[in-house]
Amino acid sequence: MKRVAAIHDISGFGRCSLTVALPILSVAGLNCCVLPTAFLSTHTGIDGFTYTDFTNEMIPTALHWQNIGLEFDAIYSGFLGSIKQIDILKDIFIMFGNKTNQINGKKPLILVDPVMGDNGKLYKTFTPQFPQKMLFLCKQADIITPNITEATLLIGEEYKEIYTNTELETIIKKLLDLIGADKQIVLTGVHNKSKSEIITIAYEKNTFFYAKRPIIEGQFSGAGDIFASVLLSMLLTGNNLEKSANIAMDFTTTSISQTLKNKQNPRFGICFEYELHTLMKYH
Ligand code: PXL
Repeated sequence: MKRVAAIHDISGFGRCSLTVALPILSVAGLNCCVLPTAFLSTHTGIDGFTYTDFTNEMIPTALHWQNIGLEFDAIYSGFLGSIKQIDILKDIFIMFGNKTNQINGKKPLILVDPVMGDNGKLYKTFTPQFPQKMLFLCKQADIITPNITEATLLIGEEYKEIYTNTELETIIKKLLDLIGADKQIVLTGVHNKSKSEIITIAYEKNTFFYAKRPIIEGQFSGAGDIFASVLLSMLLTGNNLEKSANIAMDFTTTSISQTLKNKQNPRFGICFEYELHTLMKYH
């Protein structure tokens, strides 16, 4: 069975980070080991959240995993609890990322989801210096999955609400210049000109793939985490980048529709539980 180290926060309520990564990877038949970066009572979009930083737990956890000989097929990072964790993650990538797996002889896939913000704004827990440091982490990755806000923060440009395809491809090329031309990039959460469609654009080896779906109005917390978790699960179960991005898009948009059907407050997260069973067929 393939094994993933998932390094994100745990938000007790609100369906994001590890509380979506763990069920999604598990149902796709992957062994998901969790390394929490912080514990929050809810995600940061709900006022009054508590926050406990786990920075000091990370290296001891990774060392124990190393001592017992754990090997990973992927290392998957998301929301970080402090800027210091970026250097810690680099060390963890070196500890596990450079080692070829004894089962299939491959190095683990490193997926960095540079979780930092949405709708043109940094999340409340990050300082303005954070995006530059996150760029450094992206350089260590094989694949990154920024939303459009995070992509503009990484390249230091103003965020806009809508983009043409040419502008999106220029953003990806700027990212490649900064983090390395050999990377795969999946850029999410882009609106087309008439705001009728939500677009994901995936890049690998000089090729761009577009996945477009009808837009569903509203701000849905955790959508990026659900998307990236499905994307990674599909890549690890043998699908190519284009197919994985399409499956992740379908899973996320169907789950959002089910959230609306349930008339649930979108800040409470996306009702992805009903869709989980669809991932079982990829084992
Ligand atoms: O979904 C991204 C995310 C992850 N973790 C925490 C968050 C958010 C987005 O708001 O607050 C704690």
